[in-house]
Amino acid sequence: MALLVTGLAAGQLTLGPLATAAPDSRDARAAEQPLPSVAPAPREIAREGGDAEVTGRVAVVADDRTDAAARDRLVRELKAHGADRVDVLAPGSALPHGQLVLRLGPADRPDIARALGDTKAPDAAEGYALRVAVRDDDRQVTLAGTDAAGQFYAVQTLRQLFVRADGVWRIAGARVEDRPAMPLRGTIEGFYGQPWSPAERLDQMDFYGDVKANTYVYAPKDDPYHRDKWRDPYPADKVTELGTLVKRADANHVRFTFAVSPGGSICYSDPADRAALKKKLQAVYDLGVRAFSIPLDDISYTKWNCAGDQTAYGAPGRAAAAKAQVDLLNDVQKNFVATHEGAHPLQMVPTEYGDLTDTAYKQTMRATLDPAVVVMWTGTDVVPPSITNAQADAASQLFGRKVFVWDNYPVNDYGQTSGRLLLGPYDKREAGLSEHLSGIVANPMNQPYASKVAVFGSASFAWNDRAYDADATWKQAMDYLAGGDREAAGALRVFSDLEHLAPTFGPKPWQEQAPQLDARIDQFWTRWKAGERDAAVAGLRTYAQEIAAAPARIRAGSVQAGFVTDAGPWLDATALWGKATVTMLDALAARVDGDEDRARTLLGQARELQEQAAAVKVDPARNTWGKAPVKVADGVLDTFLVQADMVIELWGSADGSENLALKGTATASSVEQNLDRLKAANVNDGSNQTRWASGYADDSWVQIKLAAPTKVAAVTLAWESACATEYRIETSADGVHWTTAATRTPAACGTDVVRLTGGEAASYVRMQGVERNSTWGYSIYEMGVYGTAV
Ligand code: LOG
Repeated sequence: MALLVTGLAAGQLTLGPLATAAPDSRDARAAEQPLPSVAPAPREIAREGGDAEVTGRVAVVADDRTDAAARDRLVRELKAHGADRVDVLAPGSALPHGQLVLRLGPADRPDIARALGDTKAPDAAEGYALRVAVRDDDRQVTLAGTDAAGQFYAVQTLRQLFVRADGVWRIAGARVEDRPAMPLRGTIEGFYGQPWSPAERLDQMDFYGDVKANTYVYAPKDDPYHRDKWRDPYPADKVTELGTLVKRADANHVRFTFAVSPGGSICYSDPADRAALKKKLQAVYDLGVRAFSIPLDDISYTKWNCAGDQTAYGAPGRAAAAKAQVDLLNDVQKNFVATHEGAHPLQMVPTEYGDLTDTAYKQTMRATLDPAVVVMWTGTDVVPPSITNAQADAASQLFGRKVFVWDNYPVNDYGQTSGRLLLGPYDKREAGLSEHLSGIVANPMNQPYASKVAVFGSASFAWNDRAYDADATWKQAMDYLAGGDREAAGALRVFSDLEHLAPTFGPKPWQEQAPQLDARIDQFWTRWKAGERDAAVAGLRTYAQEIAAAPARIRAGSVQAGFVTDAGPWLDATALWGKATVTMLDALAARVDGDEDRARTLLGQARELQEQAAAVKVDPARNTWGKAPVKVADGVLDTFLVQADMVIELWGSADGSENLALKGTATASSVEQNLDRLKAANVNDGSNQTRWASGYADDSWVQIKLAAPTKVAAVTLAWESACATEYRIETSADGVHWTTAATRTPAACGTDVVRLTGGEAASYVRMQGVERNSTWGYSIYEMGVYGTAV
């Protein structure tokens, strides 16, 4: 982050009597303290002198050029931070002596310009400057906006500068010059599944204001009036609802952007359809909406919806589709947007929104689409593993304008997200993207409050991509959600680590699962194998207790209630997984102590708790995947628990916890389409990033030939979303004659642990499929085999 005026001598500022604090005052001591962290990171922020005490009575100097939302928020924040009474005075009024005085308004208001000194509000939309100046009991704070939004953002920064010491609130002595890097920042409610409720949306508007996001695109796929019934007007109650929402957006300087998706049924060349579309836009214009979008994603562009389009644009195809779409969009831009006062440039989502291949569609778009129209793009592969400057630049070249990113994170409406909340940081977007993009909106989860973790990050990135720190911002998001309660914020961090995995449309996630926990488990095994067993158990046990306790802390009251509701089933499961882990570690400790009975009892309890944890399911109405088991640190915690279980189960054998499959050889009845990336050897390569997939037959199998004959104690199978509804675990000494060791009929795809009892030594272990859950084959990330070599 660029630091302003670091080491600037007081004498260099020509600020009259306010320039310095008396050297021995407590404010001067505060001048040595670091500033509180502010999110999004301001472009330039530095300490300047001491902190300004919030006096019992406070004066706010404002006039009719002061943004009303900014003023109201300022008053509210002052009252929440020590002021009993706030007087709003006109500029030029006599100012009370000894009181804290805050000036709020446009940067060119004379009293504000004077008080700012050489601190300048950037000459850019939404820019602002903030200055705290203290000398003895003269305390002045100046909040100056380049425009109304800038004033509001100055207050949003000020709100984060309150510090409390010795029972007194103060405003940290800061000097800030700030403006956004990207013009468009926020979210697009663009997911499939249950749209957000009116109350949830109102809450989101306030949240966007808090994180300096200025855009909310209303595009819920399953609002019938948005897509399927796009021609129909909204019923009266919906109109009222939208009107309330638009007002709340305005009050937060959020541009409510109304989207209508006609692509599924529109006849592009039909004047009646064009009129219906404009009528739909007019109805929301009348409510105060000034931003519009026509998304044309997820439609077929290789068929027309009417014969007239064939006549008008020729045989269907990429170029013809683009021609028809451009015709419509240019018409709306020219004959609706441009003729409606205050309307922002039209936005659109192309049908080719997720790649970088030049096609006749994109050629037509860049050559003929009105340059005023804003084009969205999702990054490569729809759910991109990362977005680089080179990619964004290429997309902007392809569409002939800076693209507007529709970021499919943290959306959880597709199969790979089944059972998941996506609570990892907003990450892997390259610094510098602001030079290539017109903005970023995140497509959130069906769970609005839980989405705030990621959206806090994406809004921060869009505000200041060059200063963005994914991990630090992730922690700031937890502090925000916990309302400043440090213990609750800590619990949120522990919990969110267990929901860190972010899938892509393919099998390989772009964010790994539970990195914090994974590192601690690694440390456990390093110590355990070095013979430091007590230290290994004690170290991990502390963290397991934090996991077990996190849900209750999150539910204790400080964390936003909506988050607690959204996360309900995951919190339930986490408490159980945490308890299972603590109990498993106690079982290990007992076994280390030689107390075999106690170890057995605890092991049984740990298994029971795991079963309960794995049985927790999500509410089907909220998402697109129906009733699904919730995932908690999957692939990390479940693996650890199996290995710990096997250490106890196979106590005394040299390496009870070793997964013997890793040293074996995998073969299979078939491989899906003979693809090398789905080969059998992927099932025992130790990686949950690769998988084996079979051909499309129920009796497909995969087997491991072990390095030595083994008395098998357990087999683990980490299934992908194509799994078996029935399968057998079979063992064999010779690979010819097989014995059924267990039969399983799982209710859902996940990680199965199949414990085997008795039996003879086997050299081969096989998953023999009986019935598939889908028309795909069987798909397994990893097959593990645990036992004792004989
Ligand atoms: C949809 C979007 C959906 C997302 C994730 C775009 C432009 N459209 O593949 O509505 O939420 O994927 O499933 C999409 O991303 N299409």
